Amino acid sequence: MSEIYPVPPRVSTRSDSPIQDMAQYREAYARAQNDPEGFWLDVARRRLRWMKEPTHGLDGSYHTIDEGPFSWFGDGVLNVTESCLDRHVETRPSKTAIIWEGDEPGEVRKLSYRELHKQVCRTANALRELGLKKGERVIIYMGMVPEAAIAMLACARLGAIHSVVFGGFSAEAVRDRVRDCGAEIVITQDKGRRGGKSIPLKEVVDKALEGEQHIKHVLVYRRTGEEVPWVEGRDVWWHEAVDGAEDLCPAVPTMAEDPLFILYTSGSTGKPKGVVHTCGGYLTFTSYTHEIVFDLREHDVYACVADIGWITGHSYIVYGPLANRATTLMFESIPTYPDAGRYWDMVERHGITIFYTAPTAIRALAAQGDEHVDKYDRRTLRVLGTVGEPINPDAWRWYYEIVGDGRCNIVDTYWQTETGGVTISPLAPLTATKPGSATLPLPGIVPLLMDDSDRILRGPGEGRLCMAFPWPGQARTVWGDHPRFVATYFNHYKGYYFTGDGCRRDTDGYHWITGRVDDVLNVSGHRMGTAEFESALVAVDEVAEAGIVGFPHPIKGQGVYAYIVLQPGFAPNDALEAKLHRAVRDQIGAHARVDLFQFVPGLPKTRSGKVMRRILRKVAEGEPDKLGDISTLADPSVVEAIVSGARSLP
Ligand code: 7RM
Repeated sequence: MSEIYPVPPRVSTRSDSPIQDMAQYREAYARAQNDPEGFWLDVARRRLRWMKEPTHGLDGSYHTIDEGPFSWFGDGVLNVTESCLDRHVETRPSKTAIIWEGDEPGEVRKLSYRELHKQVCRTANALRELGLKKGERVIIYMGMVPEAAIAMLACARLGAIHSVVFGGFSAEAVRDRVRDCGAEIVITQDKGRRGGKSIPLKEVVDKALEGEQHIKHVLVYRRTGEEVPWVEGRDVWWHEAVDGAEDLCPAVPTMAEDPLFILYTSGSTGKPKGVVHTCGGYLTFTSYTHEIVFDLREHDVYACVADIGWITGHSYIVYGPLANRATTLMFESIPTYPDAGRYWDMVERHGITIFYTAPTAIRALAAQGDEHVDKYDRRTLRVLGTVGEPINPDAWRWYYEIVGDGRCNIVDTYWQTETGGVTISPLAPLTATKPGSATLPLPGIVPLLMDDSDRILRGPGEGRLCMAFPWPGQARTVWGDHPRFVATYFNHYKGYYFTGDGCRRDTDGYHWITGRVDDVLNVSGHRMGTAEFESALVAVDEVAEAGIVGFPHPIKGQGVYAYIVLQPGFAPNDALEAKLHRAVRDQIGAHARVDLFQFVPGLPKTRSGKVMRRILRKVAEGEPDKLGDISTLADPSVVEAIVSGARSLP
């Protein structure tokens, strides 16, 4: 069996976590299973500030999901910013809420809870002046500046619904999202800074909004001071609207089930879906999981180096940590700027105690050599987290031994945009860990494995990962398309939520996520749909058909492999490849890139015209000898061409 890393002794400072040992974990787990409503009502009432406390827990279920979303704490009334700000201003106003580390090392800003509260109120007042009302949608397209978190919270203050779009997405992608959610306000900044490079955020917004009539205003934060194009009447400078606004803004009451935000995420088919999270349940769950997983303490300096454009940034940079009165760091740069020591330099300078990143970053940094780590004092570190993709045991061990000096807890946290927060993970410092395993489900999470004949698999084995029971932080619906929500997650197995992931359970009941079993790619921890790549590629004139699959990549986890069928009369060349790269970049964004192109005479299709992706996958994975049965193919000869022309990384 695999190695087990026992738990290092708890350090002496006090932990307030509601779970102090494995017996308490088992107790909480059993209670959440036997009395989920009572369990979560307790957690919700205890952890959050309510204007009206909820009196009941769950309404609806997975079985009645086609009739409408389930709900948690349906009669509760709150405003999430009161839990994240106001109550902390009463108890610890001068505690640092946000540490901002800019693109250049040592370019630092600190905002106390008092200051953050004031900025959020001012921004909310400014947004209200611009006409924003409760329930309306706001697109936030920004880099990692404190104002991005302030913008999110200001929307929440007014009961408006934010949708953050990662600053790497293209104008096309921004336009799709603006339209889909019917936003009337966009918040952006002049330019972004990342790894010494400039990101033209305002320019992309302008391009996205060409011809979009219903956008009333674009609020622009000045980050770099560079000159940017301006649309009179529509565009408003942040400093002009916000700096003079009132310091207090009443928190607008929202029902627990009112949407807090929409976050677009890629699936196996079609355009990204607007996943909807609600106020009461989401904040209850992110606050609870943030404390129990990371063993959060009052004096922690907590740093999650994700981007707020992804769910990890929402749940574990902004909402969970602020609800928990933590000091949370926002990092504008990249792990290799100016060199591969940047994270550990920050650990030393800020005294970071909890650090949370993705396996892809760990692999990239491990490849640069230990000297970048050794140079810095990392004695403050206590908990090291990972998220976004399976972590290979070598990377896990490097994180544990080299970064953590063999004395920190590693928490491999498995979760998804749709789950709102962590679902399967060790609890630091309680759970004994195994490199590569996300270990055990958190209280309230009931994972199940389905075997190939769609039966529930008991005991050890491998299957498709489902969840048997709703929890408060789970997404409620897809914005504007509940049937799509049902079809995507609840139609595979009636009465269960299907994650899209494969998973193995070992004899200790530990979970090992094996990766997506659908057509979702996970490149450097970024979730992307094969359908999005394919539609960008077939939009190019010379392309007749495109088939996209993932393949194992030593640093990125997964790389993108594109099979291209050209229109008759065209032949591949460098200029065409460059054009294809551009098409993907323009349609999706700079973070999306094909690693390998293979030009083929045709795609392997069944007689009914369905592309046999299994064949494309096996060839891309370098296993052309494991194609399985190809007798149902319409034209088996294309397989020969595909196998003989297979590409691989240099
Ligand atoms: C938080 C986030 C979700 C997908 C998910 C998995 C993969 C995430 C882990 C993981 C193995 C992990 N949201 N994934 N965490 N796989 N171990 N600890 O990443 O919506 O962007 O992606 O990411 O495939 O389904 S996400």
